[in-house]
Amino acid sequence: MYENEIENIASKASNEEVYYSLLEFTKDIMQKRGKIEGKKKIYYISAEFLIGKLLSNNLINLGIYDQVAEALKRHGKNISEIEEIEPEPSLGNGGLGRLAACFLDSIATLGLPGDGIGLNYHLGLFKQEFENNLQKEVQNPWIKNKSWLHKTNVSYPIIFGDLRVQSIMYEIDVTGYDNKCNTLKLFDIETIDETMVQEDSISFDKNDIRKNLTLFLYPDDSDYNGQLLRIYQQYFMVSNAAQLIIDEAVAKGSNLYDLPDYAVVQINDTHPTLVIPELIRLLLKRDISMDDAINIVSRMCAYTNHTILAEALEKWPIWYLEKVVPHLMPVIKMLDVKVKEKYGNNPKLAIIDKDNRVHMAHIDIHYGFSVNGVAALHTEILKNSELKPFYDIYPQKFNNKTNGITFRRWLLHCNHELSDFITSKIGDGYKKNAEELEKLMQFASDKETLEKLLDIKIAKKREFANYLYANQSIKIDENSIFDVQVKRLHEYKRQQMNALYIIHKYMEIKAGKKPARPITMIFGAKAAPAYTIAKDIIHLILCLSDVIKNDPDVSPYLSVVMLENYNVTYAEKVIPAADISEQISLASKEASGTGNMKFMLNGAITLGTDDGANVEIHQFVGDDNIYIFGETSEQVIEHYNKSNYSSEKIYDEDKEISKLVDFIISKELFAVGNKKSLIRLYMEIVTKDWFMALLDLKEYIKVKEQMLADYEDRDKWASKMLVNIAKAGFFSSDRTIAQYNEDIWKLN
Ligand code: 26V
Repeated sequence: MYENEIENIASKASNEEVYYSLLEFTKDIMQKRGKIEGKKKIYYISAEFLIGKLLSNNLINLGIYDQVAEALKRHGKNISEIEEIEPEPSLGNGGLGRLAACFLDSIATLGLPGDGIGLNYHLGLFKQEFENNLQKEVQNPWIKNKSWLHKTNVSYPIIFGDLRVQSIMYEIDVTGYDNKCNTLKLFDIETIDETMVQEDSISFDKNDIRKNLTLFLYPDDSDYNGQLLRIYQQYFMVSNAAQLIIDEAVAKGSNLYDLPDYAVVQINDTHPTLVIPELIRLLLKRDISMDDAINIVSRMCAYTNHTILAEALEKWPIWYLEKVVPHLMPVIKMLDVKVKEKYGNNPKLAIIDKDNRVHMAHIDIHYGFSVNGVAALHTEILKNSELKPFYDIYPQKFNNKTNGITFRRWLLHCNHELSDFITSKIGDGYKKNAEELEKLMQFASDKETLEKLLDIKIAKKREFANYLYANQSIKIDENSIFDVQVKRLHEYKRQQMNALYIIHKYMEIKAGKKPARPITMIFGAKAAPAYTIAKDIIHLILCLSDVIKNDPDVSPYLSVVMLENYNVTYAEKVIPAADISEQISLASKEASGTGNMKFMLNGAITLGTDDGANVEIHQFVGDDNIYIFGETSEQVIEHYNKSNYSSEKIYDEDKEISKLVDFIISKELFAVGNKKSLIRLYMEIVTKDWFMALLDLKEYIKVKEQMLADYEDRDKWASKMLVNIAKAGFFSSDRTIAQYNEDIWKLN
C-alpha cells in the first residue's frame, strides 16, 4: 500500500520538505483509519501529556515504518535525520505526563474508546540551558504552522469569577498499534500572547489571564499569582472536559441519569479534581437534584494517586477558589458538609480543613468510586499509612495498577536493532503480547545470543556517543561503562548521593586505585525553576564534570556528563545505550518510576533501592539480576515517625563519609563553581538531608563497586541483560491498561 505516495515523498529535495510531506501523509492515513467507537468511553483527564515526537511512532503503529525508511534510504536519506526536524512538544514534567502518553498508545492499541483531555500549552515546559555550570530556563515553543494538531470547531464558554473566555478544542490523533484511532483533545483560547514572555527567559505577567492562560505548563507556582494561574488552568481544563463529556453522552442517547453508562473519567493526580464539582454543577443546571447529581458523578470518576510527598498533594486556600471559581463553591461546600454529616468532624477526612484549605485528593476519594496507586508498594503505603483513614472507611475503592510503558516507543522505535533481534529469536508475537518476551529465557546461556546482545549494546552506545557529540560537542568513550541517572531533579531521587559516589571514585583514582575500565557517569535532569537545592545539585554535578575533565590523573578513567535539556527525545537515545540504570530514590518515596522499566527492557541492569516498581522488577528478575541496596521502606517510614534520623550525626561520626561531603566545599570545586551554591548544598546535606542520602551512601558505594567488578565477566553480565529483557513483559502499559479496564473502566 501507498508505494507511490511514499516514493514521491522520499524523492523530495530537502529533509524539511520530506518531513512536512510525511506529516501530512501520516495525518491523512490516520484520519482514514477511523475512530474507535463504543457506547462507553474513558476520558483520561491530565494536566500533562508528554507525547514526544510522533512521526516514527505513528509510522510504526500504522505498520509502514520499514517501508518509509527503505524508500528514504533508496533516495539517500536517513529517517533519523528526518525525525530531527520535528519539534518535541514538552507538555509534561516527567513520569506522570509520560505515563499519560503511554496510556493513550495502549488504550488505542487495545481498541478501547478513550480520549485524553488536556491543555494546549504554547510553550510547554521550559528548555534547559547550562551557563557557568548553572541551569538557565528559556522558552520552548513547539507549535509550528504545520503540526500534528487539528483545530476543531468545538468551543465552550468558560466562566471564571472575574472573566469569561471562549475555548477552542484542538485534536491530535492517537493511532493504536495495528488499530484505529482515539484522540488527544487539547483546549486553548485565541487570545494567548506569546510575546509577553521576554526572550531568553520564562518570566511573564501572571495577572493577564486572557493572554497567559495556556502559555506555560505549570508555571512557577512559588508565588501567589502563579498559584492562582494554576487554578485558572485546572478549571479551564475540567470545565471543557465536563461540557464535552455531557455533550458526547447526550449525542449518544444519554438521559444524564445514565451518564456512567457512557463515560468514565480517570483523574490523573489531583490536577483535574475540579471536574467532580463541575460535573455536579452542570447536572444541577439541568434540573437534576443535588443527591442525584452527586450519585451520578461519584459512579463515573476514578482517581490515581502518583505521590506520597506531602508537598505535592494539592491543598488550595479556600479564598483562591472563591476568587477563581465562585460558582463552584456552593457545590464544594455541600460536598464538605455531607462528609462531615456522615463521618463527624474527623480532620483527616475533611474536604475543607480548619485552616480553610480545600484538600483536592479528599474530594476525589470521597466522591470517586476508585482510588489507585501506581505500584504494589506505593498502593500498600497509601492503604496503610498515607491514606489509611480513607482505606478504613472505603476499603473497596482502593486498588493497585502498577505502571507500564509502551513497548512501541520504548523498544520498537528506540531500539530497532534489539527488537529485530528479539523477533529473529522468538517471532513477533511479543509486539502485541509482551509477556511472550519470556520465551527469550531459553537463550539465557546461549553464547551466540549473549554475544549478539553485547554487540547491539555497543552499537547503541556508539550511536548515542555520536548524538551527544553532535548535540553538546562532548566526546565519550564507547568502551567505558555507561552509568545513567536520567529523571527530574529532586532530593528524594538522590542525584546528590550519586554525586557523592563520583567524589569517592575521583578520590580513589587520585590515590592511585584505577578502575578496571573507564566509567562514564551520565545524568539528565531539569530542576523546577524555584527549587533552589535541586539547582544546587545540578551545579555540583556540572562542577564535578569540569574538575574531572581537567584533571589528567583522573580523566582517562572517569568522566561525568550532564545532558542538556533532557527530554523524551534524549531518553530514546540514552536508554538503549545504558549499562547501569540508577534507580536510587529513598525507599517509600518514588511512587513507581517508569524509567526503571524502560532501562530494563533495553538490557540495562538496575542499581536501586527496594522502592516503587523496583520492588516488582526485583521479584521478576531475582536477586542475581539486579543490585539492590539501602534501608527498606518500613525502616525509612520508622525514621520519619520517630524523627530519629540525623545526617549531622553520621557526618560527625563517619570520617569516610565526611571526607566525601567536605569535597563539595573544596578549593577544587570553588575554583570552577559558585561558592554560595556549593556551601548551601553542603549545609543542607550536613544539617538536614531530608531524603537521607547519607544513610544509604556507604552501602550504595559498596554495591556499585560490586556491580562494576561484575561487569567484567561479560558473559555473565550479558545473561543478566537477557533475563531483564525477558522479564520486562509485565511492564507493558498494555497490561496496565487491560487491568484499568477490567477493574475500573469496564468498557466493552
Ligand atoms: C510534584 C511536586 C510538586 C511540588 C513540589 C514537589 C513535588 C514533588 C513531586 C511531584 C510529583 C507529582 C506526581 C508525579 O509526577 N508522580 C510521579 O508519577 C509517575 C507516574 O505514576 C511515577 O512513576 C513517579 O514515581 C511519580 O513520582
